[in-house]
Amino acid sequence: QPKTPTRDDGEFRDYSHSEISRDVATIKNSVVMHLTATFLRTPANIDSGQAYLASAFSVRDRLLQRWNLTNEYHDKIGAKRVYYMSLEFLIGRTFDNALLALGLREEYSKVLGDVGFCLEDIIDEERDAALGNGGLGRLAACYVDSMACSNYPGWGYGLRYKYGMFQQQILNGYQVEAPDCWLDSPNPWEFPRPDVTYPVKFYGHLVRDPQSEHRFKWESNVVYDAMAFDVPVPGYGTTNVGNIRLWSCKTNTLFDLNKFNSGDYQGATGGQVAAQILTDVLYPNDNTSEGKELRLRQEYLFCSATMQDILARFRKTNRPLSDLPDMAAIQLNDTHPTLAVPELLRILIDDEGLSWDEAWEITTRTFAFTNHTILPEAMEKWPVPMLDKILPRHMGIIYDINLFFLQTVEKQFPGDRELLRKISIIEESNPQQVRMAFLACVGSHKVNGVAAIHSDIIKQTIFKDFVRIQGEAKFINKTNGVSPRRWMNECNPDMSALLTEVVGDRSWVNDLTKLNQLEDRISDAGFRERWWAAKQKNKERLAEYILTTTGIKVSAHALFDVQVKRIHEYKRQLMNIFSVIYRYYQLKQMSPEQREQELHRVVIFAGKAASGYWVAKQVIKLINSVAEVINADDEIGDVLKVVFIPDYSVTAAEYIIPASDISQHISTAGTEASGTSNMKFVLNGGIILGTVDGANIEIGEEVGEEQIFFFGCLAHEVEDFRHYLRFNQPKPDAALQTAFDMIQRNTFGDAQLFQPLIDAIMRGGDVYLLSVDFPSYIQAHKAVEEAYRNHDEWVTKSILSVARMSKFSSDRSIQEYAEEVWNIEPQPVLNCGL
Ligand code: 4GP
Repeated sequence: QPKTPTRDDGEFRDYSHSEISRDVATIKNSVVMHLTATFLRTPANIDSGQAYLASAFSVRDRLLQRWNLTNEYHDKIGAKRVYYMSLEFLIGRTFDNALLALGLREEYSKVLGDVGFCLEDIIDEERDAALGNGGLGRLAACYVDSMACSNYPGWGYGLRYKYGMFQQQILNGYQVEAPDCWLDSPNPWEFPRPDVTYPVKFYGHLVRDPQSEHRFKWESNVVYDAMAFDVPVPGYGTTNVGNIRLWSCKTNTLFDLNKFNSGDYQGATGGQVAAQILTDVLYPNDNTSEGKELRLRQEYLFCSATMQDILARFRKTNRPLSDLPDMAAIQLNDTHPTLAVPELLRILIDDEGLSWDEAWEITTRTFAFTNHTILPEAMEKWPVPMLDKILPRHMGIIYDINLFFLQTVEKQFPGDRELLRKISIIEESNPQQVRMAFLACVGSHKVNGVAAIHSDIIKQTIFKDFVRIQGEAKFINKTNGVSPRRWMNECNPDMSALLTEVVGDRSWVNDLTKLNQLEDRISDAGFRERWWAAKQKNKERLAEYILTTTGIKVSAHALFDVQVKRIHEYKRQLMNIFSVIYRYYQLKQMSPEQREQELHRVVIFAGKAASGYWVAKQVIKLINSVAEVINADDEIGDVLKVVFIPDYSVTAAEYIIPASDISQHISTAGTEASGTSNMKFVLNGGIILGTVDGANIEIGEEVGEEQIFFFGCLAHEVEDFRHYLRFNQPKPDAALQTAFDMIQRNTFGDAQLFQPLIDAIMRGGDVYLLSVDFPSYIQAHKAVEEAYRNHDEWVTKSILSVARMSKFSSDRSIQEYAEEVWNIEPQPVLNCGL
């Protein structure tokens, strides 16, 4: 085995030059260099878009330098790496994040000021990298951030979609989707790597190896090239820079010159078009699996290129393949990357000549799997005939995995045919289907849920039999977390300045436990006042944002009540808008004098509906119709305003979250695996109104039950209620009935439009239990209002919450994964102090 060098044996170069220059003149030179040499401009002749690009490119130079050093260092010491495989990375913007990580924000502000620009405006020039739908994709982005900041050698792997999450426009109250052409202008935050390209095969046929019954040669002439683009992930407080490697389908090799020469121009580029489409679009579904063939091909392109790349890196160590699990841990972010399991087996058996047993041992020691949802519509299943056609070798391997697995189960539980049917990776439907969650589970050494309640639920439901067969220890919990860099330090500068003052330095940004010192300031009147002033300033900033994006004027002195997330029936935006309608009704019953005494409230919604999800889209229409009527009602004025902010995104969230007083996380108990925006809101001094679901529960445990407004039925009660409602008509309380009546009286336009939403409750079994939870929901709203009126009590809640939220830093999650799942250690290149 080659010797692993250490820092002291002289084989290392001096890494101290990863300290970058802070000299303003040097920075200015680098910006001007990019302006002139990269963009052919002179400083006297630029607009803010060009100023952004030149500045971003100069920041990228500095990141690149550190990126190289980090990877060189990790290679040299032979560090074990973790690979986080995810079909989604919802990154958002990078410029500000990078400036803060490098500690160069002030310097760039000065340089830009000198040429007549304001840094904040320049930051606004950047487009979001929206390569994800919602929670699952944003979690992946927070996790690679934490890996970099905590010095873990880790990379993300994903796809470089040409069109990210669609842009949402609201026309006549309806969602309209427009393509997100985010790569139209140069993207400073990626490095094309034509040197890192792998062939990926589809279709074809198999030839059995005469030497071995398990080995095949897979022959096909449908071969696409996947090319890497590297996206640096700046580490904060360290020189380590992480990486997300995204694959894009390369098309130039597919140009058919013969067809072109014979005049068949369309035919000449046909192959290119077919290939390009593979990585063109992100499927816009959240918590839903769309069983389209193109999606399956996307998944395989991703898995094949990633496994080839990981193995190429491993081969450079010259270690035997049996050492792979000592050098690489691979986390499957939901089932979308599960084809990596049969792909690794295929390479090990067919290309490397290993036996099945050897290959299986390596594979299961390398992979671990995270489940993010138990919604039935999200469970990935692929029809066997489709898989067999596109990936004949993988289908064969999946059959073998299933056969060997069922054989061991048969030995353990002889004669239990029902058990075999239930746990088989192949579902005996017509056509047969491959259950990807089972495949991921069998192919991994650890399976985790994303919050305590959810990890328990999966052990009692989808993986119940697997727990019995494979043992409890394999099924663990890793409660989600969010990055304090983006979700506090970057998005909430005023509150962050206060935190830095309390802690004495910025070390809290990488260690949220330090915030417990806030508790000492709880009775410091001056501090409380400044705490509140910071929140107020964020509310004013959001009011401004609302005015520019919707034209609606709201008062920053009202209570800001926020529900922002994907629009989904289980998340119950519908229950929220019904409560708004009821509130409107109540206000209309009051005299003007009474009304003025009421707490003023702005109810803020934002979120996208999957383009094919009709019910969710009608909910958006209802929210907008209600908003239109209430906002135009002069009798109501500022007492109640309703806003739907269009085109929710990471950047929009950075405006919205720091400004909330109360935020709603009101899924039917047992349906929201974790939620992560709940964490972000509380980390910014907001209070939660929520159900006893997902991470709300653990947030309540940490911050104390006085700091959170819980309501609604409990997860273990849901099944009984659903059962009852399948056979009995729901009984809406007077408040909910009032909301129905107002809609049906055409108060918000044509009632016919919204009748299906009411019917889903009254005739469709009320699957999400709105009629059950509505009374306690209205009560909880009252409790919120009362608490908010007691200003002192509210400020105390806000400060205490932030003080006690350290558990929800993604640094804590990543440390747990590193220690309990991946077995990797931090490998700092150079800590640079905070
Ligand atoms: C989401 C879950 O719905 C959410 O509760 C969780 O916080 C998040 O994953 C991260 O773990 N699931 C999805 C999905 O986004 O597409 O299944």
